[in-house]
Amino acid sequence: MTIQRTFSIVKPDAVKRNLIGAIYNRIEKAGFKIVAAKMLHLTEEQAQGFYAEHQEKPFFGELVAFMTSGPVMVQVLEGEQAVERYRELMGKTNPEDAACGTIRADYALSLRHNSIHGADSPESAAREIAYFFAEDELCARD
Ligand code: RTP
Ligand code: MG
Repeated sequence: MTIQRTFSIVKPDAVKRNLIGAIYNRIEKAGFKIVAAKMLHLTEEQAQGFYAEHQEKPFFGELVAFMTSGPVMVQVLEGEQAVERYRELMGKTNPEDAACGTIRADYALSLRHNSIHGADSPESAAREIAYFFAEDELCARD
């Protein structure tokens, strides 16, 4: 059994539609434990740094504008194979391609306004957790 941590964001489109609770419910029902969480309104600099891997992409400017358009919830999740299992729970980036019952299939509005983020590898998860949380902000859960 490999207990792993992953990093998640409830994006501005979902916070605006009062979907924080619904999405947290999906996360908890799927067996993940939330070990840290906070609400933030990302600055342009924070969003650009967070999505630095996409800075050469044509959609980078629009992505940063979207991610700074309103508050987000950032959280650290713990669970077995958390990185991979949470990506499965989210569904594909484009809600039109996302499997039935996934968070994006049920709540995302479009390829860009797709309600949630999840780290795509254990290395990304470690970088993203450290980007938003100090080690002493993570709580031990049993
Ligand atoms: P994320 O990083 O947010 O969890 O999403 P992802 O891994 O499924 O997708 P990624 O390729 O990393 O894209 C990051 C976010 O950029 C927006 N996007 N817009 N063509 C477009 O306009 C486009 N493609 C991607 C989405 O918000 C996507 O989640
Ligand atoms: Mg990604």
